[in-house]
Amino acid sequence: MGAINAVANLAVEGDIAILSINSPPVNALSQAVRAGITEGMKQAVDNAAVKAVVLICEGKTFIAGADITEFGKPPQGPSLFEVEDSIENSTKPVVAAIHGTALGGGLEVALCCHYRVAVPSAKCGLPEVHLGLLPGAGGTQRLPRIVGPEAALDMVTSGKHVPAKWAQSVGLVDEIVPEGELRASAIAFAKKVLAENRPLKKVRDLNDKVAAARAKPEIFSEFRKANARKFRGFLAPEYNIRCIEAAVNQPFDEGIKTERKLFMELMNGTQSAAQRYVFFAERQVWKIPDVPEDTPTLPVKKVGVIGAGTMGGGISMNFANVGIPVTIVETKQEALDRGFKTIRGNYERSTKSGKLTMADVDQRMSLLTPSLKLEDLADCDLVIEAIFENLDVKQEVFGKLDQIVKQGAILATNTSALDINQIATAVKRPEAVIGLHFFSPANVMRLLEVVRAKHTSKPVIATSMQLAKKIGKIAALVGVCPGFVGNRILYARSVQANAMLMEGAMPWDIDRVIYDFGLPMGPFAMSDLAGLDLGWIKEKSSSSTIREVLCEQDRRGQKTGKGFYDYDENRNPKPSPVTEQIIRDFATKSGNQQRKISDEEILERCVFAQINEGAKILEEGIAIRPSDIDIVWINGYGWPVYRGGPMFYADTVGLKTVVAKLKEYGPKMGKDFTISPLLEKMAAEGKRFQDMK
Ligand code: 3H9
Repeated sequence: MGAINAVANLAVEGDIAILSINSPPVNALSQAVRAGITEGMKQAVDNAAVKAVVLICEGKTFIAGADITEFGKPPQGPSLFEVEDSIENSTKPVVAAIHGTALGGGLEVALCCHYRVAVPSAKCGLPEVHLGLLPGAGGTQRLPRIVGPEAALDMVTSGKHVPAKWAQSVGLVDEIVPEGELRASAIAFAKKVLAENRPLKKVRDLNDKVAAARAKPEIFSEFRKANARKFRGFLAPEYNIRCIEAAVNQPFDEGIKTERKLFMELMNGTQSAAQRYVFFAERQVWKIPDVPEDTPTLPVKKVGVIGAGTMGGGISMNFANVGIPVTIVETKQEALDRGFKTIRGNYERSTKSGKLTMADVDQRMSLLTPSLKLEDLADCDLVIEAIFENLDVKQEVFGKLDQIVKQGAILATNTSALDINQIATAVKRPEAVIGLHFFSPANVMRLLEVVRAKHTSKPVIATSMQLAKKIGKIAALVGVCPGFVGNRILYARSVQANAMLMEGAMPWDIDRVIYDFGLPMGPFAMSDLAGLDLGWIKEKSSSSTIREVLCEQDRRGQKTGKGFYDYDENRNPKPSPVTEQIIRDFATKSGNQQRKISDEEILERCVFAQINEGAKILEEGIAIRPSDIDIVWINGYGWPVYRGGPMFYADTVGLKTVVAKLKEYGPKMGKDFTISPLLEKMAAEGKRFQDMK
């Protein structure tokens, strides 16, 4: 007894063996953990003094799943199936003692234990779907045998973590034990099992719930139908559904074979590779090479927001949501009133879906203070300016803030277009100035571009990143350049999209290709949604772009019922003959020969131009790493996760192909288009973005 290996320990107390795993950070099922469990189980079973086993974990969580870092590498025994067999086939009862999260392979191991106890704060889940996978160690066959196929479908396709209390209500957990007393309670539970001579319960032998579902095949067709939109483009949800279907219709061992086959298909496919890459990218994005984790941060207890418009209001809600008071400053009372009304309206909408109660709404509103005076921001720890995009006005505001706001505070701008270094010249403390570029609607969108200006201090960066996490955003640190990372890449795409209109493609052709690729909408549908008149001034309109002509004809997007598309009363778009004629006239006037453009060309010119811009962004040091660019595009623009972001997608296509195609399109890409030297070099050397250090 004692240490089994570096990560597993077997202790015996009376007639109970305690097999404990200690493999930070999350006790994932690495080779060492798998070996530790199988060997520990063998020793416990071989030891005549032992009558039952408790499987428990040290640290912050029970086993959080297979070790994702081992995926794609040559497998090393023992396999997860051997681990499970050593538990399920044990002649002595095994009790899983769960705290933190029992996820994926971790829950699958727990499902092979004969009993499960958990503390109230524990959660269980099969989140493999988020990695483009399915639970591949029996989870899809055992879970529905306990919770029933309907709940299992929901769990495996959403990846949700269910609370211990619910788990107990369906028999997934046998007993809830007091917080902080897991070890002693699990031992006591094991003793009870022995004293009561309870059987070696095997989940695989349960059949009632799956048998009952055999008479209801519509469970699956209805589930597919109800979720078709949500699952669009993703392989993993459908594969998970097929596994639950197999659990219902096949004997256990056959079901396991189906699960194995489908798991391997997903594991070897591009989608899962992309989704696993994104899993690590989301964790990597917080790491800033020259701003180490121990960089001092500034306490942010009070925030000021300048501007109560759509952006300012949305930004303020983020802070109120986590209990940080916000003073919102406007120049006019009516703008302030309007802004507060909108915020309240947004919160009240959340009461309809049950996310908030009216008491929550009142509590959050009470954290927001309206003001007409910048002086009221004097004691704020962070001030975010969210007024219209005009450099002179912003500089004036920053100049005033410099006089008013206490030293040590962060002065942030939400600009999406202006040069933050220029804004910073208006203050005597440029080290305090940073960009916090929220995406609209700011209370909903997960992305935050944190923009580091020339003089921004490290504590200001560290604080901004920490705060972003606190308000539930995913933040990417980027540098100053027109459009930063996200909009700069968007612009590169829109240049191609607009050029192709002149060459013969219609907005709906381009939008369809982008939508089918997996984005929520194409560039023209997006423009219609945002409003074509953004930045358009009627008096200055010169009919020199398609957009201008559309605005002049009051085709200003969804809000006017027509833009690039015609909209019905439910805002469903229809290709517009008027727009088509405008485009054709424009093309003729500018001497463009219209031709049929293939879907392939549309996709390649749009997406490869984005990749090329991403490479330039890396070259210039505007983004820290390729995966940060991918995080921006996934979370800010709805790039499909299963394609891993534009830079990961470039790797899947092959950089050589990307460069060759860009060269083939040549002058069509536009007179200002140049291929990124970095992209060209990497292609020539056969490199991939994901290997870039
Ligand atoms: C699976 O189980 C397949 C099986 O069905 C079948 C196999 C045959 N492996 O998220 P955090 C790292 S698939 C390796 O910041 P938190 C993570 O990268 C798996 N590493 O902490 C990070 O490293 P670093 C199914 C992992 O407290 C560190 O741990 N399971 C794994 O916010 C801390 O992570 C899942 O999908 C892993 N499985 O959240 C669960 N998990 O510090 C995935 C984490 O170097 N994990 N790391 O950046 C999670 O959801 C969260 O990590 C968890 C903790 C909720 C556990």
